[in-house]
Amino acid sequence: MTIKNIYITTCMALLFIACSCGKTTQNTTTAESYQKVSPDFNADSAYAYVDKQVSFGYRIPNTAEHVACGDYLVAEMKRFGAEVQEQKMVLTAYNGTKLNARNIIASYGLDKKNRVLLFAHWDTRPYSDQDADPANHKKPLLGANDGASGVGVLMEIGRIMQTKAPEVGVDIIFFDAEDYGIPDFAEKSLIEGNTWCLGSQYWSEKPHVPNYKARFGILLDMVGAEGATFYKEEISRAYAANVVEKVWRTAGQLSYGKFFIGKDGGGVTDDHVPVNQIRKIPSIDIIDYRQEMDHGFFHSWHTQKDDMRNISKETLKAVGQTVLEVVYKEK
Ligand code: AHN
Ligand code: ZN
Repeated sequence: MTIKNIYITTCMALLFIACSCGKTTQNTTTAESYQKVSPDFNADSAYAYVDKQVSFGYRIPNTAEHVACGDYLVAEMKRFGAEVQEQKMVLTAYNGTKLNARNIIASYGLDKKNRVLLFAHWDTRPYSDQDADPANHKKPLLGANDGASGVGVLMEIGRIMQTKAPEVGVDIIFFDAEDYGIPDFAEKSLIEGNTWCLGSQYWSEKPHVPNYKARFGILLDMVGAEGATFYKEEISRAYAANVVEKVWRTAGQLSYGKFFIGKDGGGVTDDHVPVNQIRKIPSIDIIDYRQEMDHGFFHSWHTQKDDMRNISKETLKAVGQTVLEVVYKEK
């Protein structure tokens, strides 16, 4: 081999290494090459759990439909291998009504110290006070998106955890009486403070386990509508900025950036507020926020239209797979 040939061969070898290195670096940073660690989230299954809840009718405290759906949720979570506790309580609504309410707590890996809390509300609103037709304002709503969607996604996560346990322990809580908040047509509240989130306020003061703690919490609220957009909600950023970043980064890695918008959103009074402020578990709210609406929520929010026609399997999949991935990445 001549000096010149050695020089050419070396140059070509270096060029080859440079090319392959460049390629490798690029591959590890693109979304397509991200290797998920969680099992597949089945959106058909989640959809069926949403549909089943809606089929009970209005899940309003003090009704037979509410009791029947609550019993179904307890039975299903037991079937999915969870240790289930029911927290029954009587709560006072804004108008003085005594609500027979029940929080449902489904635990996985109870021997594990490191825990993650996942939650959603399972009750539905007795008023459609955002409906375009004022004649509907005092009518109840089905809550396919507002209520059943978050619970349906968490039920599917429970079903999956039975087949393959994540490294951390997980507690799933279905909170009651979130949506009995003061309606637009009421003049004043007979109770002090937040008229929404009554079940989560109660649990935050009296958790099912004394001094219950989790590393962090994730609330799912209105996570089933077509075209959902999840912004980084303000209270979530204030109390759990690192959790917001973890969840939105994971969604991006899974190519769900269309749903998980990388922009800041306003604050929402929701079940994560007492969990942050009273129980002091850093918690975020994944909630569908719509800039084009005056009230800021999806078009059928608190109207007669919140039924199964709103529900998109694509949205359920994006949220379910993202939350599942966050849980399975946790060590
Ligand atoms: C308020 O309307 C104050 N908060 C919205 C919380 C909510 C109601 N989520 C579902 N329904
Ligand atoms: Zn609501």
